[in-house]
Amino acid sequence: MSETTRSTNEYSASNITVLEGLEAVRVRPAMYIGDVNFRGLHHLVYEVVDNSIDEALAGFCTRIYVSINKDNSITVEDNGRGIPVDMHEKEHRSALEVVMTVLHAGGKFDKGSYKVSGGLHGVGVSCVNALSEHMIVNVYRGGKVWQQEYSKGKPLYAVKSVGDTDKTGTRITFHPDPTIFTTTTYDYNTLLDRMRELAYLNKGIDITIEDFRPEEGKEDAEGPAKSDHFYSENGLRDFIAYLDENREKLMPEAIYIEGERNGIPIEIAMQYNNTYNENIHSYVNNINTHEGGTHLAGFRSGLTRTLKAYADKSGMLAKAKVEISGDDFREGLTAIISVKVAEPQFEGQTKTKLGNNEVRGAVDSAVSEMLENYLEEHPNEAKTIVEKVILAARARQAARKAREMVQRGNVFSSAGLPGKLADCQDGDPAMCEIYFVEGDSAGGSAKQGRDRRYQAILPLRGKILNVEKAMRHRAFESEEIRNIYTALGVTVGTPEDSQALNLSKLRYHKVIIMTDADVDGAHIDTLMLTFFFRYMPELIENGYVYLATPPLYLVKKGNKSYYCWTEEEREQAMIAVGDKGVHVQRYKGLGEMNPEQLWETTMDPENRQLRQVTIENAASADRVFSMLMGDDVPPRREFIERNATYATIDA
Ligand code: 0RA
Repeated sequence: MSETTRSTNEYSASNITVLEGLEAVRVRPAMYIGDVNFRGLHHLVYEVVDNSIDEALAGFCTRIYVSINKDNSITVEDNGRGIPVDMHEKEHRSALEVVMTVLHAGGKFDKGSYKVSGGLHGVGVSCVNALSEHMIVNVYRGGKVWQQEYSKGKPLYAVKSVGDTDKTGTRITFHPDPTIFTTTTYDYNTLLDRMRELAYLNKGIDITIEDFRPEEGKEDAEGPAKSDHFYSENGLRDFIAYLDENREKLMPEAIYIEGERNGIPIEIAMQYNNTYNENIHSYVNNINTHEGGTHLAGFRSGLTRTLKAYADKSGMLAKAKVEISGDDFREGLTAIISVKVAEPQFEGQTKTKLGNNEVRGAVDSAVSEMLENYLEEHPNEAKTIVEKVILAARARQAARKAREMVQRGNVFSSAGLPGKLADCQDGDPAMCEIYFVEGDSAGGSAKQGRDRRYQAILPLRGKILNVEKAMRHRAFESEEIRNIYTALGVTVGTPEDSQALNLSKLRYHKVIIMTDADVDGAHIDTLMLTFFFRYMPELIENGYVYLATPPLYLVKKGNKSYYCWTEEEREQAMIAVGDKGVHVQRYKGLGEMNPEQLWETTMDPENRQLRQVTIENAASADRVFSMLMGDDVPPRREFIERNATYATIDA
């Protein structure tokens, strides 16, 4: 203890501002990393890995290693140059210490190359340090191993040499502070998705991820319980192949461009498939720009103009006698756009919309040039694309008619609400909830059991349409789907974007899917989530979509009864009441509960356990839905067997 105090004292003069800076991070962590829940916890890893990616992009690092350790701490190691350890002139301490303990100090010494990587918040490794109860860094540099440890961002001793080495690089291990985070348990698949994405976005980097936490029942096993390795030689082309693995492609190879326009590095890959969905993922400095922005706008305008010109010139359009719109060029298109921008301006609600105007034209002209060349050199594929676009235009006109019927329902307000909807009394959407309930009988119980002031019920008859396999006009023609739109009060289409969702009249801020806890219920959950993901992603992004969780068991003895959601809870309850005369009921369906029970267990905000549906990784979720709901049955079965719950989409 005394030694710790002494070494901190030695540094006290220069530490004053440092402590203030990092203390601010601990006081308001959400301001720096978004939140202190699951997302923020994983964000810590991305911040540290981003530094290594930067080192790789600068040309000095080829390998990155990430592990979840037994105690839920994280290690990130790279084979870069190693963080400099020499004395920092102004700060009078090691540069390493400055990087690790001063906010935003990460790139200060990096002359020449600008920082292009960087997590969404780009706050740097010192921020991770501040939010870790313990961190240790080892730097391999100049023949020596250098080391420093920290507690909540404060150095425990000055940087010291602890040995010799002939390698170079940086190794950081941190243990997130449980007094800051609501959860400190890492999810392997979430990190896995991000590492895979980073490998595709930054070709040529070797990324390994391992999980050393033992699997249940295999506590004695040696080595990591899980281990994956990513290396992409062809970058976004490989990414497209991965995303479209379960879709039927219309061209043998993705269309690809890589290069620089006005000093902006641009990489794009695109591929048409036989589905009706538009799957465009855009990235700026490795950050997924969910809300799009100028790079996406440039892609769309370049694509539309170039394909339209080709279609006109080919004479196919005139023959087809159909009006083509921008959307028609994107039906069945999977595309990834990745740009690197030196000083990105992020806008929008979630700060994931690129604002830099100079990027629009750069991407537009890059896309035009790439496509023009491609269409000239691949006449067969060009013909397939134009035919697909004409089909899309025809279907869109049918869809518009169907969609107008949906929207008319809203114009006539309450008169147009679906007959099956039992609406609530409160008019404030922020207070209101709607339950989509499987089956008319459970719907009846829910109507009786609910709090009608703020809970609305819409019973769903059977299974809704699988939108993954249906054309858009089929979806809008489905009565169940029309009921969902009118009940929610949302409309489709704006002058700029005919598929955008208008949420201004959304009538409920909690949209809850309530199904039986059996195979059919799980299937309905998936159909509903597929629908929301493809047609109303804004609802998920705003955090409005939830899954209800009815209990699995009722354990009853005399006048004592316990609801149980898991096997462990059932076992505990059995122990609590004793074996004799105990009655265990397995709830197979919501219909087996009376209205009071349904309220108590599944609808009462005091007791219910809602699972919020989130999209941690849009590209990964896209692939999961194409697999779960597509034609290809074997991978679906394999996936379901591996993931009993919706781990990837529901965190
Ligand atoms: C600044 C300068 C130099 C390297 C780094 C930062 C660096 C930081 C991290 C963080 C994780 N891994 C890293 N690798 C490198 C290099 C300065 C020089 O050698 O000239």
